[in-house]
Amino acid sequence: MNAHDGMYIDGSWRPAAGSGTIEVVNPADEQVIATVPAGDAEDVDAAVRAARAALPGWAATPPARRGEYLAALRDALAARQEEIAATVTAELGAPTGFATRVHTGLPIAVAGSYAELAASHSFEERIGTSTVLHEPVGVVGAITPWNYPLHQIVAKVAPALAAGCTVVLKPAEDTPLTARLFAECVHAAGIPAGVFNLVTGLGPVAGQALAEHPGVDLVSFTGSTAVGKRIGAIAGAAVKRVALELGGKSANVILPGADLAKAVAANVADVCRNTGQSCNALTRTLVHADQYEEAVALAAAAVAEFVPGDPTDPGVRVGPLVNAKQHARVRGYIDRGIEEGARLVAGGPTVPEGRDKGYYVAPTVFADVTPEMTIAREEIFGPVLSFLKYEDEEEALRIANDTVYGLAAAVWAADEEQAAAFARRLEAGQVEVNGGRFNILAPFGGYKESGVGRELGVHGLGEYLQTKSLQF
Ligand code: TXE
Repeated sequence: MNAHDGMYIDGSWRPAAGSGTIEVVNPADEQVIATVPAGDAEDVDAAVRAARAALPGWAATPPARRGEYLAALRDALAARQEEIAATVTAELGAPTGFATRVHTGLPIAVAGSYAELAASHSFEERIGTSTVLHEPVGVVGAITPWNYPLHQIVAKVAPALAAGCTVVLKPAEDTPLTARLFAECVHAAGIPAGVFNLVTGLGPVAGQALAEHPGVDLVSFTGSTAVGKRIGAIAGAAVKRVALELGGKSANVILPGADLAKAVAANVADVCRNTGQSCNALTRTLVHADQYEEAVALAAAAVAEFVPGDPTDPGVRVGPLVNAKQHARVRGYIDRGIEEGARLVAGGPTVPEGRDKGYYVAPTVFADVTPEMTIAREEIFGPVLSFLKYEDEEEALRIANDTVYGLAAAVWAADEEQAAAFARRLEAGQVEVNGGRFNILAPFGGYKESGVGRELGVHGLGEYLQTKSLQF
C-alpha cells in the first residue's frame, strides 16, 4: 500500500475506516497536489488503543534510551530535510529558503534539544522527607495547525515522547503531507509501534473525536482561540489535562530614543514572515507621536521590498496565504480597516500584480489605527501591520496590554535596561527586548486568551509530566 493511502497506527500504514478524503491544494497555483484519507472516530479509536497499549513499555523505557530514539528521529528528519521543506512549500506556500531555514531547520533543532533533555532531566527529586517522581501523563492527543506544519508537530511530539507519553496526532487538513513525512521519519527512527500514531482528518470529525476520547489523558492543541475554547471545555468536563496555544495580537512598542529605522525594519520583516501566518507576529506597532510619521514612512519603504511571488523562486520572501478561506479572511480585514477609517499606506485589498492565480495578498501597512478598530483587536493572520500612536509610556503600556490576547510582544528602547523594565510590565508570554532572538529552549506560550501551558525546553517537557510524592 502506498503510505499516502492510509493512517499510521501501531507501527504500520493501514487503510482508513471510512472512504472520506481530503484534497491537498498548492496555494501558489490552486492545483490539487494530493488526496489523503479523512479519518473518523473509528480511526481515532484504533490509534488511541494502540497508544494505550504502547504506553507501559514506553513509560518504562529509561529516559536516556528515549533520548536516543529522539536523536534518531532528529537524524531521520535531517536526512529528509530538503524533501520535507519542498513539501511545506507545496502545501503551505512557504518560500523555499524559509522552508529550509525555519520550517524544517527549527524543528530538527527542537527534536535534538529533547533528545538531550530526555537524557539530562531529573525525573525524580528529593523534597524534605519525600521523593517526588515526575511521571508521564499518559496518552497525548495532539491537534496541530498548518502555519508551521512540522514545527507544531515536533513541539508537541518530541517533549511528549521524552516524557514517556505516547501520542496520537491529528494534523491540520491543509498540511497532512508534512505530517506523513514526519510519521515516516518516526518509523525510520525505530520508535516502537504504537508510541506515535497519525490520523489525518477534519477538525470537527477526527479532531473532535480525539479531544473527546476517554483514552486520551492530555489534549495539546494549537490553533484558533474559538476551537481552543471548545477543546478546553471538553477537557475541563472530563478533568483531563489540556495545553492550548492560541492566537495573538502582539504589540511592538518603540520607545523614544530607540533605533527607529532598525525597529521598523525588523517589524516589517516579522509581519511578512510566513506571509503573516505566525501566532506571535508583531502586528501592532506603537510609536510616540513625535516619531510617528517618520516610522510610518520607513515602514512603507521597507514593505516595498517584500513582493509576493512564487514560493519556489529562490529570491521570493513572501508566498501566498495557505488557502481560499484565509485569503478571503485577510482581505476582509483589509477592507474593514479602510471602512473603519484607517489610513492605507502600502498594499491593500487589490490582487498583487501578476498574481491572479493563487492566494496572494499584498503586504499591507495601515496608519492612524486606533485601539478600538477591528484591525487593532482581532488576529488577522496575514501580512498586515497597524501603526498606533501614543503620547507617553503609560499610554503605550495601556494600549499594548489592551487586548484579550497575550502571546508575544517586543520593546525597543535606547538601552536594554530601559527596554527590559518596560518588558516586565507587558502581559505576554514572551517579549523580545531590543530585537532579541528566538530561543528554542525558552518557554513559549500565552497569557490571557492566548492559551494555557508552555511549549519548548524544560517547561514544554513539564506539560507532559505529572508528579507523585512518595512520603517516607
Ligand atoms: O484554525 P482551526 P483555522 C488562527 C488564525 C487563523 C484562525 C483560523 O487567526 O486565521 O485561527 O484558522 C483542528 N475539534 N490560528 O481555521 O480551525 C483543525 O483540524 C478538534 C492561529 O485553520 O483552529 C486543525 O488541526 N479540532 C494558530 C486545528 O484544529 C479541531 C494557527 C487548527 O484549526 C476542531 C492556526 C474541532 N472542533 C490558526 N476544529 C496559532 N496559534 O498558531 C478544527 N480543529
